[in-house]
Amino acid sequence: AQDCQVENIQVMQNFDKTRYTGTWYAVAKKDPSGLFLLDNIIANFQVDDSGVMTATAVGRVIILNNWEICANMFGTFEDTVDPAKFKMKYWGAASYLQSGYDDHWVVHTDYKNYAIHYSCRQMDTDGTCLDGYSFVFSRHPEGLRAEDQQIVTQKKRELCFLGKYRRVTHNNFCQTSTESQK
Ligand code: DAO
Repeated sequence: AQDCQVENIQVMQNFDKTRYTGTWYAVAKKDPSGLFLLDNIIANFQVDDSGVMTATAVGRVIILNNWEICANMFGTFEDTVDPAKFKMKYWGAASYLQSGYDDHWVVHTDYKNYAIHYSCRQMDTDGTCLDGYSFVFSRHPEGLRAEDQQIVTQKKRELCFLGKYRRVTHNNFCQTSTESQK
């Protein structure tokens, strides 16, 4: 499946959101146009009593012209017919932060080490993605384990995003200025 058609993208089979809970460090990111989260991106997923997945996230952002801050973000995830495909409503703790409503697909994960996320914001007329973003998450802030790199590279290729990712730095920039992450 590598025809770059968004509708043909394979996502995680039998996705289990309970096993997905907890802390994920973004270690690589393919940016959308008008990127927002720069680095030090840490997401924490929860599943509430009614089974709804929610997340908090922090990340370094630049707002207005040159304000460098840590954004505290919130997301709630609406289930769809595919257990690995969600609609994510997201907003910031402060009104000047970005908010929106994006697809949030879990492409692959082993729950314990790595996860590959995908979101297409705008489809092209030919069914490929015109504007999308993707996170590679790791349970380990220092990055992916060597043994997980091959599957992640394969998934990047299937998303037609291979070569479009950048490394996401973690230097504790958002640890010192927020207490909200664990
Ligand atoms: O950084 O350019 C970008 C796009 C990402 C916007 C989404 C941020 C909100 C995330 C909330 C929860 C978690 C993953």
